[in-house]
Amino acid sequence: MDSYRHESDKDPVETREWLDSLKSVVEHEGRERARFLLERTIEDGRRQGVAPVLPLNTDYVNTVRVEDQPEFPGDEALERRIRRIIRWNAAAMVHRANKKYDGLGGHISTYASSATLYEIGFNHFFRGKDGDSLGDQVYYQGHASPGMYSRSFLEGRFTEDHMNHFRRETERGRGLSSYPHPRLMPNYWEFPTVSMGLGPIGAIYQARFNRYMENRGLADTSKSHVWCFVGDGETDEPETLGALRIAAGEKLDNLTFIVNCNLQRLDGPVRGNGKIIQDLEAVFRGSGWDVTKVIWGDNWDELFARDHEGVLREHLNAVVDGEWQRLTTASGETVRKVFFARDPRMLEMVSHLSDEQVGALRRGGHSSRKVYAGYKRALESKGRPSVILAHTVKGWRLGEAFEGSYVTHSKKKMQAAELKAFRDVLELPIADDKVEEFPFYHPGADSPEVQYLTERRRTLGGALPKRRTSVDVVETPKSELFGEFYQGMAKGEASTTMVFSRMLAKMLRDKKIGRLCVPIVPDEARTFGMDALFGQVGIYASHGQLYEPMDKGKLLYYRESKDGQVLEEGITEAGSMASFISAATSYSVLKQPMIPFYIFYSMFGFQRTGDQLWAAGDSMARGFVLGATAGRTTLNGEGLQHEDGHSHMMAMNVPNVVAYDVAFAFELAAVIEDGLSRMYEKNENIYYYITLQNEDYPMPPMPEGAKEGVLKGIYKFRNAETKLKHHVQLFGSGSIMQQVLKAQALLAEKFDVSADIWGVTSYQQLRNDGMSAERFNRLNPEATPRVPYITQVLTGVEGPFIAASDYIKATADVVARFIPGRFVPLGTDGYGMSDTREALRRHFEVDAESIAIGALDGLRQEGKLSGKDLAAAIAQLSVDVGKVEPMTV
Ligand SMILES: Cc1ncc(C[n+]2csc(CCOP(=O)(O)OP(=O)(O)O)c2C)c(N)n1
Ligand SMILES: [Mg+2]
Repeated sequence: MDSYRHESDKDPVETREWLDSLKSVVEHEGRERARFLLERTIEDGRRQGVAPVLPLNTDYVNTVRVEDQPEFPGDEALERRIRRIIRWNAAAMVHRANKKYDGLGGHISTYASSATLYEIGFNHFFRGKDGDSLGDQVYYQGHASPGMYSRSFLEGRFTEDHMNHFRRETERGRGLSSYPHPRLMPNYWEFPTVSMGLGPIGAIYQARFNRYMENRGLADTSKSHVWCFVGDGETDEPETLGALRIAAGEKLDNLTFIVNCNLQRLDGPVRGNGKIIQDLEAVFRGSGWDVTKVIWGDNWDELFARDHEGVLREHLNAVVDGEWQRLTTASGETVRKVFFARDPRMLEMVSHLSDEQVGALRRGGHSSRKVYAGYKRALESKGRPSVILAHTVKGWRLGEAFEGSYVTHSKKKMQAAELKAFRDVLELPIADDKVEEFPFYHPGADSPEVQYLTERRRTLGGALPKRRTSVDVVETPKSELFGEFYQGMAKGEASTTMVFSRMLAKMLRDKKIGRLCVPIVPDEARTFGMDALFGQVGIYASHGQLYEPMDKGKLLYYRESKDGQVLEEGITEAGSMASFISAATSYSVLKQPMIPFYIFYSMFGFQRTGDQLWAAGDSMARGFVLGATAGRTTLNGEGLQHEDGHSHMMAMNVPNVVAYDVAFAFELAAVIEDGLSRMYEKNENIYYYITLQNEDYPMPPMPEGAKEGVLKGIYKFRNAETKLKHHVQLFGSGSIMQQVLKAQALLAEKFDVSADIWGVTSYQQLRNDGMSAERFNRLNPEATPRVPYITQVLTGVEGPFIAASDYIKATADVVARFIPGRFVPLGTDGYGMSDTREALRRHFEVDAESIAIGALDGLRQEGKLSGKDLAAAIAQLSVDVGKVEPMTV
């Protein structure tokens, strides 16, 4: 009766006594009592210094024991039929798309492996948005999307025409997107998931944000659960597992991951030489999650019942995934020979089964009852997040060429014989002469299948996936809040970061929007001088503050509280971005618009988390991301890794980002006031990227009538005092505007050159406008041509035009062709380095002297000055012409 013996067992009889007494407690007093006794024993053992190091792994078997398995509450046969129809249509849509247009792509095998996992969720657990709650948030595995479309097709939400337009979306409203993209299907998808890892980290922070909203009294999320489907290969992404601890620390029992462990990724096995499910069990348990393994199907139950000596478990524990994949496709005869024959006792266990029956031993993820049991257990987990690790076969039921094959991920079409076999396995009434067309199958709106699934969804709160598009409007503050910033500062100096900090403090106190603001910082509030926020509105802490902060006596101490407003994320830009997305999509997901202000080191935004910023665009996020300590020479001491001179170029790649590089308080005020109105009153699906700098200088009042230009990207800041012998136009952005102003003085004093000064707040906006005008003119050659804004503003203005910013030259270059005259862009190409601002600006050639040289060179190119004049000027300005070229460093 023993489990396999341990070689180190010196006294098997004594061991037997201990084990028997445990068994007896289980039998007579129940498992709870037995667990208590074991825990007490371990506790005592720890005190005596003999506590064992506990393994994080359990055996390679189902967590829910057969005895504890709940009744299956649904109509199993009907659900099987529904699943089969969905599986057929999901494969059909990919096959048909690729048959017609080779190369459209799509995936058949992923959904084939996870159909049961989804269907149990849809029929029994996921709450929709039309019931008595805000509903659940479900993150679908991106390349399983055909399965979701097929379910919606059965529900009558999509027509056959939609199904025939999978991956053909350019005709708006007719096609179905390759993956979950809210931007492309705004009534349907909520969360873009297909960039592996972004779904899981997003789901964790969404679950936390649900609690934040609940604790702050802004949304009732008490009945909302977050479900996240994850691929086992996807768990290799650092984002997938990197925030598990956060979920456990926050006790997010409103969160469940469902990992589809088909043991394969794209190229081959996830852990050929190991066991992914065991790896993940240890990681999740070690991170404080509740783990439910769903490994074996119903027909294994009787084998386990015969495994009195634990020999089956022992061998299941030992077989590596690479081997399982081989056995998946092997015949029953081979499985018997290769696996069960490892021990005569195992052979005996299956002696009553035919080869066919041995070959049909299922993986748990394909058993409704086992999957249902897993879900139920996960949902009952209290005080911690839960994960279901479900063992499945990639390409399940699609035939030998698909099932468990290493190439299954990439297969887009099925052969005629495979189709017939697939139809037979699914028992669908599709005629032999039709089957090769792989037609969609719909049993009719009145069929028991459709009636059943519709009724189930009605009970659970309506069809899913679904995204809310009707949005509440928020009245936003105007001059009453921003007025002071338009007036500038009568005396003293400030940085744009300080100005922002003050503006945010005011917005937080504002009656209309104060409560809706969500300041998000990845451990940099002090760097940006924003630590006063901690005291003003508190830091969100789901457990409140369990200690007395050492700065408690101070007015604005480090205050954590359950209804705190600041999301102080610690050092995780990825986590902060996930929070940003949750807050920025709250208007739709939680029916409550929120206004996130995510402020970070500008280098660690688009560069570090660019993929999430892209996904934010897809998610139709609304809010402000603020790249602080920006500018390659303005953040001077931090050197190569920190000094950002290119985030504006990266921001330009996200189509719905509105990006500004601001120099003055009034510019920032105009941009934020307008942004609030555009996003929260006019409901535009845009979000803002604003760079802020940490150099102090005077903040002037806004020039009369400049606001429109500030928002469009260029405005006249100051004219030359008097017109001198030569004349130029200088563009300045961010803190380099100060150098531009100095250059204006230098040019006038030393070289008889007068200059008008323009503030350029956004090369991106100017470029977008220019491109849009060009396109209009190209396609409407007979209409009155549109003139780009920057061209309008500069037409008739005497060049040359010299632009200087703390960003690489390409940033300004993007508007070159819209400028009616000679253009000289100056910028900070090359790696950053640490030195004084003066030295760096000389190095990168964006200091006043270099700008003056740029202006004189412009005049030389116009034939107004000679080369000799320029050489003399360079000497007069003491600029070393032999200095190293910054771009080459
Ligand atoms: C960040 C990222 N890298 C690579 C890919 C390409 N890709 C799509 S699916 C896939 C394999 C997924 O395997 P797994 O997570 O195990 O999912 P399964 O299809 O097996 O359920 C890969 C590499 C991607 N979508 N995102
Ligand atoms: Mg996989």
